[in-house]
Amino acid sequence: MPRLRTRYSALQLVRRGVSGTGWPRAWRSHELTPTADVVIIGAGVHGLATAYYLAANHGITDVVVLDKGYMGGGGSGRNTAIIRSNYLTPEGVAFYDRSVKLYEGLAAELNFNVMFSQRGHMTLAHSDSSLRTMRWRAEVNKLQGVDSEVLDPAEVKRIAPPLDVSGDRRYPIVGALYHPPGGIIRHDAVVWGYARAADALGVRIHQQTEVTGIDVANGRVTGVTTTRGAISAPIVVNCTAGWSTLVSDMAGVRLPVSTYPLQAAVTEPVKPFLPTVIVSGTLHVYVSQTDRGELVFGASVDPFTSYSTRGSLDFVEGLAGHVLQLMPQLSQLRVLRQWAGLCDMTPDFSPIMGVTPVEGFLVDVGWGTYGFKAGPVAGETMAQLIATGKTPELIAGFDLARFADGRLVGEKGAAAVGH
Ligand code: PYC
Repeated sequence: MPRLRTRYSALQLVRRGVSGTGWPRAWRSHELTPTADVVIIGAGVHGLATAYYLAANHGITDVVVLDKGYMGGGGSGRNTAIIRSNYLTPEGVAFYDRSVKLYEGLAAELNFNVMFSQRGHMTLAHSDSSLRTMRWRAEVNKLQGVDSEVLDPAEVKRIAPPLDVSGDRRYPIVGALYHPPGGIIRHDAVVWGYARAADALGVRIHQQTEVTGIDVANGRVTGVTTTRGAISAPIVVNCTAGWSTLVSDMAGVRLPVSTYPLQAAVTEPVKPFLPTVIVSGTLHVYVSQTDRGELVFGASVDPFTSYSTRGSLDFVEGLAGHVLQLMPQLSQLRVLRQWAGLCDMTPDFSPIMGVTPVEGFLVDVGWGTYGFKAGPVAGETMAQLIATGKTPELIAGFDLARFADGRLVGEKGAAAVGH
């Protein structure tokens, strides 16, 4: 696999850092070409990773990535950057475990610091029934070689000292599912790293280029129409989130997906005090502390379908109430910013990946609240499918046909919070 060899001397870095000039462009701008071997719709982590692995693993470089907005401006830039593989189904665990492995080697592979911090991921149990689900998840995880274990309250306290495990609370902590390889990452860096590496291998990335039509003839995709012209191509891949149904509709492919906003918020920075990612499904909240010291919070999806990416007062009020149940010591902390991303929910909370009834039109969609953490493995497997024409075993269970055949992969129980 080719590695990006760009290296700078310390002197070059200091000179460029101080002057702010002389930095080479990380990716180029292009005129739209009338043909391509592969057109990928969506320049988020999924689309860019697919393009990168097509070029790096399979030598397919006549690849175009299109985005109606800017690179990483959708779900890839709006998530809470949590990486983990402690899922509930064997299909989910194997798939996300491969993603964690790819994330572990990503900085070296892309020669770009993605700041992956494997600080552990802890899902709290506040009742016997949630503890039972965690035991189930831990066993499924261990059977696949994924490091997960159930902790008692004393062990929770040892790993996450800010939590009150005294039992003297409205939502007592009766245990937790602990997953040491989980953690957080710098999500923008992942997007930029893939973009830079794909560009260096010949991939053409077009931002501000909206797909307005997908051309299909005799049951086969033949190309796309965009706001900047048409591209004919034998393979078109839908790697969008939020608009996945609208894009697939253009090819005449209906998807069982409903779109909900998922809100998040970040506080002012404080000294490091939270060593691990904390999730409470009962309280509908997850929180981690960034390397800059901010606390990043998220919750459940909004209770209605919408394409809104704005934050709401209702959300922050609910969030504050739930966070303070967990850590009352945060009551003076100020929220600096809030936002929302769009989550494409499927009936079984697993993605839809692979071929569709339209030959050459492929999908990598329906990620719900799990999309960012799947970026590398989704890119690797979609690239393999495109290059070989064979669906990799790792994604065979996520095919679109499963909804008609009744082969669902129920992954709701592994959600960070309830939906
Ligand atoms: O599944 O880990 C998760 C997650 C975090 C935020 C949204 N989903």
